[in-house]
Amino acid sequence: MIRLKYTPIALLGIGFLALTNFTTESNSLVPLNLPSLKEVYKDDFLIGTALNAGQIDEKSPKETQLIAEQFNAATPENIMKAEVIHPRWDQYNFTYADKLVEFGKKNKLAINAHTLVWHSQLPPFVRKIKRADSLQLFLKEHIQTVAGRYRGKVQSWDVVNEALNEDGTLRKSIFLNKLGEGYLVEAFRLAQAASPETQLYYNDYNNEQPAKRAGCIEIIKKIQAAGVRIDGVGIQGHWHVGKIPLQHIEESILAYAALGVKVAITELDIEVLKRDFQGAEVSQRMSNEQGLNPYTSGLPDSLQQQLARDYESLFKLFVKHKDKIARVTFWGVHDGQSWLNGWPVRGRTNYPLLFDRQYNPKPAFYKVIQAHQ
Ligand code: 9MR
Repeated sequence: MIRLKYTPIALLGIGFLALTNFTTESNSLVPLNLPSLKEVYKDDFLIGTALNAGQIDEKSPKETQLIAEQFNAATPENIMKAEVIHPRWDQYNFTYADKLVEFGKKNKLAINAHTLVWHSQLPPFVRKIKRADSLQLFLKEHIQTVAGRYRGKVQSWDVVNEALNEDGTLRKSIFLNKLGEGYLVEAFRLAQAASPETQLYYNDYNNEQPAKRAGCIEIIKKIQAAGVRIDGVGIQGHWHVGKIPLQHIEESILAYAALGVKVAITELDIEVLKRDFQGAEVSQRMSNEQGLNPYTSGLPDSLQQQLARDYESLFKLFVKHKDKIARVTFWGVHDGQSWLNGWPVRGRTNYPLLFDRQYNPKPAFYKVIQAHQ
């Protein structure tokens, strides 16, 4: 005989709960009915995005859904930089980095951690360090602690970020000035020891340009010659509409791959506003003259189409070299989030990404989808 486990009243209650649950869940789970970047490129390379603190906090359900549907990799835009994660000698703040790891697990995103050694966004106590042995100690403890904590939890680390000048010489950063060029090999050695399974990258902007590329090749060779592991090079990919250096990018992919390392495009965006220089040197600024913010109420169609064509050419090139490319990461989910709204001129309305401020796909999104043939 079948015994009823629940009374009709209880069943009614369960039914009601299921219904409310379904309704709330379904609001956030209705698929956006878009082709998915990560699906389309799944056999080629990972498709990543930079995430800011609000996104890690899941402030907007629609944005979280877009992230989960479109991307399979994520880089923290700021929250793993030394300034945030290591504010004082003996104090670390792992709150957001831990949250990011959880967010990644939940949404099946490989985490590409950024960044262990960078002259910018350093906490004030590091800038005050006078003695070489103190800076050496900071470097060691920072890498051991931070990379060690996320061992097995992140797929890759940008171990060193932006150590080069445009002419390929080493940037006179606090690290070079106090420790000499040996700090580069040392950083990779420490990262390898602290997080042996993690892929280790050198990351820079404009390192597709011949002179800087040559400097980058020197760095890779030095690390390799010291018997230390370097798995890849990040070409950040902060480019300008109508001026994508496709030939230099292709030459660089080939040159880096020839050294036995993978290439990742780590911070892709395409600037559509006027700027007097290329790259992403955060200390460079332009004054806020009239006429520098012309598209506050929308991007003209001609530029929208040019942006789409530029993205299409880039992705065709990436597909051509998919065996050498590990990942392509956009520097943000949508235009409203982009750092380019605030740099090199504050308060501009920029349009560098594939999704607009309402999270809707732009023509460039569809071109990227189509570029995969
Ligand atoms: O996108 C980041 C922005 O929010 C920060 O204000 C800025 C501060 O330096 O850093 C931006 O990210 C940079 C990245 O970490 C390294 N390459 C250049 C990126 C754009 O400046």
